[in-house]
Amino acid sequence: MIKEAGTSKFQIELRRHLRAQNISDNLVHLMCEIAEASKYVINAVRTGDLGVAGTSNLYGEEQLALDVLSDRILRKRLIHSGVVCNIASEEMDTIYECQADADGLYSVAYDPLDGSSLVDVNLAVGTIVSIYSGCDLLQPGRNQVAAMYILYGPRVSLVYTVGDGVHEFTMNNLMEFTLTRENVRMQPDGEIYAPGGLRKKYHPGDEKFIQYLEGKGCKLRYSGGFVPDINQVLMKGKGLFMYPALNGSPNGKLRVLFELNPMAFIIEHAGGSATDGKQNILDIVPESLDQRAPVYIGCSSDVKKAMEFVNGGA
Ligand code: AFP
Repeated sequence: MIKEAGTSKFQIELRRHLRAQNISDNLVHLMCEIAEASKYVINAVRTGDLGVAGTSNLYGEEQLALDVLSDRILRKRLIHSGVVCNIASEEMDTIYECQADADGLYSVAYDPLDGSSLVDVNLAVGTIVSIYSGCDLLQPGRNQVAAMYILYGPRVSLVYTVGDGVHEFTMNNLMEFTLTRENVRMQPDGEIYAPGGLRKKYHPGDEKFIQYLEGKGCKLRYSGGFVPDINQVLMKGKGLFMYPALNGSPNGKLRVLFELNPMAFIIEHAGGSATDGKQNILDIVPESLDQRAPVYIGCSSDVKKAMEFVNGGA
């Protein structure tokens, strides 16, 4: 935690906060480069073309012009950072190799504009980033050295962890990210829930789990954007997001590398947890870039309860 006489925590800028962590200069540089890239992404979100790009991503989903542009912004910045060996993006089919493995280099998996289909109705969207040391991107999320997301809402905020607390920064009038919450912590028990997927396709255990949450008085809070929905669960400190296995989609919808690992790393370091119903999300050993998994993520006792319902024990 930063302690400096005469300095309000609200004046602490991202780079200074990162430098006070026990991480390499290269990682500080990399995370600041991603924060810089997000300033161009928010500009694209605010003023860019809302149409389709005429291409599809590795999931066969139609790409929007904004997906493609945001991806180019991030990738260019990562390449120019000089500290990245491999890059994987939800919008690219294969790994982009920048340079050979060498000491002090990192690999990055990211979703440049999660929830892009919500921009045309002016709802919040975000960028999600996962960082590993070395070249291997197909490793369990527990091995991440850093995870971060940038939320483009009424305000632009950036949340990161390097494994020692979860910290929130907000973009000010000068487009600098300054500290707004340090060491964000979650309660064990939730009061809101955000359930993704068509309810008529839910398995019986998930249906019963929803009834349990409603029975204990949880309020429904779902926007359809993973970043704002997770941000709400994290910042309120009392909630759960789920996107379960569905009839016809046994692995749900969300992607292990680009969405689940970074968010699970952040939520776990804030005192919450994340499971696919059987194992901790961070223990999944991914076999491919496009791997998906069901997810229950948020307050730890709600996540534990979800596992009981999913496995027929409740
Ligand atoms: P898009 O990027 O296609 O808009 O999908 C967003 C997302 O991956 C994630 O942000 C949401 O949590 C989830 O999909 C919402 O899915 P449903 O529309 O099925 O609820």
